[in-house]
Amino acid sequence: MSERTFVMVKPDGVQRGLIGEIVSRLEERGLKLVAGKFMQIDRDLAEDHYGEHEDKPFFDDLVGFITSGPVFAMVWEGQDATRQVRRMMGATDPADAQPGTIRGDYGLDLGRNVIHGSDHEDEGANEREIDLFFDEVELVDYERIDETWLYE
Ligand code: IDP
Ligand code: MG
Repeated sequence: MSERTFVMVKPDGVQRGLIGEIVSRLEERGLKLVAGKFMQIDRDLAEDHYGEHEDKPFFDDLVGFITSGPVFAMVWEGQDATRQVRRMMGATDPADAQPGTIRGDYGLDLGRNVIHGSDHEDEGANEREIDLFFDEVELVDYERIDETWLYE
């Protein structure tokens, strides 16, 4: 089923010039870009976004890192998009992520893992995160010309 998911190139990915590479991978897979915003996250938004981790020992470092520089926030749409993006991202720790995944190809350290994507195992996380970062009017409705060749 077609769905939307929230994806973000984290500050390390932006600084390392990986926005284009990450966007390319998602585009070439056939996912459709629905929204994109280059922005700096403030502390309130970071604490909301990572609220599930507020009791973890790494929470302060995580909030400090995600607010430390610009990020590229996006919404992507496609069949099973949330889970498929997570598969393309690879394991949370780049040291365990398979080569061929984004984290496995571009990262080495757990605290610098390049990309965020909504967790498909956390019911409704995609919709919550999209709402947190984007207004409804920023989500663009259109068809890609290759849609009939991407889906049976
Ligand atoms: P995810 O990004 O793959 O969904 P989560 O467990 O939701 O992984 O953790 C959110 C982010 O927090 C990770 O992407 C990573 O940057 C950071 N993180 C997770 N676990 C640790 C840890 O044990 N130490 C330091 N940072 C961590
Ligand atoms: Mg997560």
